[in-house]
Amino acid sequence: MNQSRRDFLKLSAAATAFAALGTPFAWSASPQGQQQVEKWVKGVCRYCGTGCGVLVGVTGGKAIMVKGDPNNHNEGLLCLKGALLAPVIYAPDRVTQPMIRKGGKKGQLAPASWDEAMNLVVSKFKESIAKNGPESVGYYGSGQNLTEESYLANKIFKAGLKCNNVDGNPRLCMASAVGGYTGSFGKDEPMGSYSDMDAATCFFIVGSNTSECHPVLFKRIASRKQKDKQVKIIVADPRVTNTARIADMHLPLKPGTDLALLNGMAHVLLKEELDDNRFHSRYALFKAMEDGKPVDKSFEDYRKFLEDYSPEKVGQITGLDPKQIIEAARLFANSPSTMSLWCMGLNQRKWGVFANQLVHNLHLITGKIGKPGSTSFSLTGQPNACGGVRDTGTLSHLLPAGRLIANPEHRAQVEKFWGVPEGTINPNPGYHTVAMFEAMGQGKLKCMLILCTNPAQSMPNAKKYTAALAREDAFVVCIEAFGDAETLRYADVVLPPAFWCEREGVYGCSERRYSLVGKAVDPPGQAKPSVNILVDFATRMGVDPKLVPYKDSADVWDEWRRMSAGTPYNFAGITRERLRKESGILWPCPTEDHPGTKMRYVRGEDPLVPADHPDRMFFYGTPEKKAYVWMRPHRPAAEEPDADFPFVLTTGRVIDHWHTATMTGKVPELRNAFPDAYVELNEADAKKLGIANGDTVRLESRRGSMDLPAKVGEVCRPGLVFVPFFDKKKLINDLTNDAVDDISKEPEFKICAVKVRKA
Ligand code: MGD
Ligand code: MGD
Ligand code: SF4
Repeated sequence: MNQSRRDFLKLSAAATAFAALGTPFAWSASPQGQQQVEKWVKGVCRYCGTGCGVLVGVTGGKAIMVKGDPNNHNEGLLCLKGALLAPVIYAPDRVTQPMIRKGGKKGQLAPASWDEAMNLVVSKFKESIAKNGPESVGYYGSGQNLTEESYLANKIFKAGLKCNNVDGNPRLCMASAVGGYTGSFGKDEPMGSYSDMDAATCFFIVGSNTSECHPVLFKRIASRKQKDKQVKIIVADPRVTNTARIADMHLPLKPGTDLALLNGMAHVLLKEELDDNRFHSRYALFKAMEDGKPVDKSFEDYRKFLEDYSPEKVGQITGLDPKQIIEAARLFANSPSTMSLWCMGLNQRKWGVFANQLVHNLHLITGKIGKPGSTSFSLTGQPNACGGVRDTGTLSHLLPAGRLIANPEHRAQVEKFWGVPEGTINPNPGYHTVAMFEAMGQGKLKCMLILCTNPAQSMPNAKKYTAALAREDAFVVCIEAFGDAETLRYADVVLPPAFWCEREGVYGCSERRYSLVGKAVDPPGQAKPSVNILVDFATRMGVDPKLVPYKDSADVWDEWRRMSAGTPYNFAGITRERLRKESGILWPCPTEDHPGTKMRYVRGEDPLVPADHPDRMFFYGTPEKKAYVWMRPHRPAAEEPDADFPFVLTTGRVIDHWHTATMTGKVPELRNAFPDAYVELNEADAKKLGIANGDTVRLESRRGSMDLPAKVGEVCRPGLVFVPFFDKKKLINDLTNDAVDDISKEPEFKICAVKVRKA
């Protein structure tokens, strides 16, 4: 690193100040530093789903600094994590050669050659498939993989090995958003884009701590508010986060009561005739589930359903003042344009899909959709959960481009494109994430290939699943870049991947924008791109070479691009050459001269809507070509507080750490900002329990207990405690609940019941 220590100190002081204001720190590399750079390589930040464009400064074959790409959507801005990515590449604990564990699970990892390691992996996978069938192996991937890596792993397992046990951490993250979009619009992914943030006059932010988790987008929202005084921000979050601090209205609802709040707002909209009758009668259908089946309903049925959600009743359920619920609904409807934004506060819930659909409902009944600034926009967590996993269908029930395993036509289409015999793809969906680890714990799943994720720290109710990984008959392969990842404790084989800008490939962020991560530097030691590792794995497994005819990720991209043609995900026009030249393109983008699409489903904007379509909007994703307004009743969390466990524990993130901190924990400026985990609790609760700031507090759930230092303040509402999950010394997931959403199978990380006392 050629960055001077003084630069870093200045950087870190400024960053701390900005973080306290809830504003991202926009860093410019110092002019002297920039002069040393021999070449700048265009890429994308490898952290959050904002997907900021970066330029990596390279000198003497080393990445020495990172600055924002002025031509990408972030217009040169980065938060501190992105700005400090270069030193992570050179962390001393990079995995640079294959390793094999000797002497069983309690033994040590020892260096091995690629041949030794791959031969062992393949012999174990082959043996398991021969003895127990393809269902006995699985792939567990990540929304941080390149698109090419996810697409390829999906193809190798589903078509090459006839195994649908293909899932990944987006199941812990975005699955409920996928369920929401596909349930309400027929197809996944938001219809709007970041540019809606520049036009919205009302932001409804629910269950998203945007300021810490999507800092550069938060900056865009905050700037919009600064520039235009009529802009209003509503934040619904049980904590007074930095995001809530800029809100005109904060709704500190009881955790897990969003379904009531959202139905309550819809109740007010109809009661006060703030709905847009012309819009919903033309573009929406009303639906409910009866006896496990979707049935058609009328607008009147919907009105009757909402009678149960008067502001007074919703006030009792949510703990909010009924006046606030009325006022929030009015702001939402009366604002010229309204953009909803949400993230894990809605998704990581037992009723996460319902919550997503109830947000869509508000837009559909008010017609606040498909116009600049009016859209329901789910913020994606990881840099490539959308492009890499959702779009390529790298989940156990999906196939590429929104197709379903369970649909025979979809399987046939994919088999034809991949050139495999009809009937190759197993008609039964594989294990979703929690089920996959459960199956390993039961000895049914014998071999797991883990790529770019750290489940030993990130799974809910983690002890149960680390016990599965620790079984002597569980063969665990990790393709992992850093030596301190908790999951390596359970790995039988570790393979060294090229990290971030050490290989080339595509990331697709929250707004359907595909951007290229350019290769800036060589990987260290024996590390190699995961695409090459996967091709090697498939070849040694005896998969038909015609299935994996790739020399590099560009070949994989080209195949996937061609496969998307003619589907609702059509990005056939996003060639590698275009990606090299341009700083990101939004799909649909069917031809090479198409500029990309900012507003889906809108005539004149979305190339998939016929130019002569009689209506301005066309929801082509559903069989009836209309969007669905779902009647979803309020339901409690899977584990509500009670006399024994009277507090709610919620878990999440802090601005300066990325998930399990294997990367951000290596950067002193980030680590020093948040060295250790803590428990945040309300000052009134602390007073009652005799707890002062800094005291050690014991948290106990039905699954485990843990001691943490107290951070007493006004952030949590009474009855709620919050713990971040970055600290591997304090594995808070030993306490969290692994109950999953009925539809999306996403776990309820956000709510479990705990006891709290001074230790
Ligand atoms: P979280 O901290 O998980 O972050 O981004 P966010 O979802 O914004 O939780 C969001 C908020 O949900 C919290 O403020 C919490 O108080 C609130 N919440 C809890 N329960 C409820 C509830 O019942 N109702 C409502 N309305 N709100 C509730 C997550 C996103 O961040 C993701 S998914 C990923 S993968 C990325 N990870 C990440 C990171 O690790 N670090 C940083 N700094 N940024 C990140 N960006 C991405
Ligand atoms: P990461 O730290 O992102 O967390 O959980 P994980 O995916 O498990 O793990 C990425 C791993 O990949 C790290 O070990 C890192 O060192 C490694 N790595 C980094 N770059 C590369 C690379 O280029 N190649 C390879 N092969 N490896 C690399 C995230 C998950 O956590 C998510 S997405 C969500 S939304 C959940 N959120 C959540 C929560 O809100 N609360 C609690 N309590 N738990 C949660 N768990 C989930
Ligand atoms: Fe990276 Fe997200 Fe920060 Fe942008 S906002 S620099 S994508 S971590």
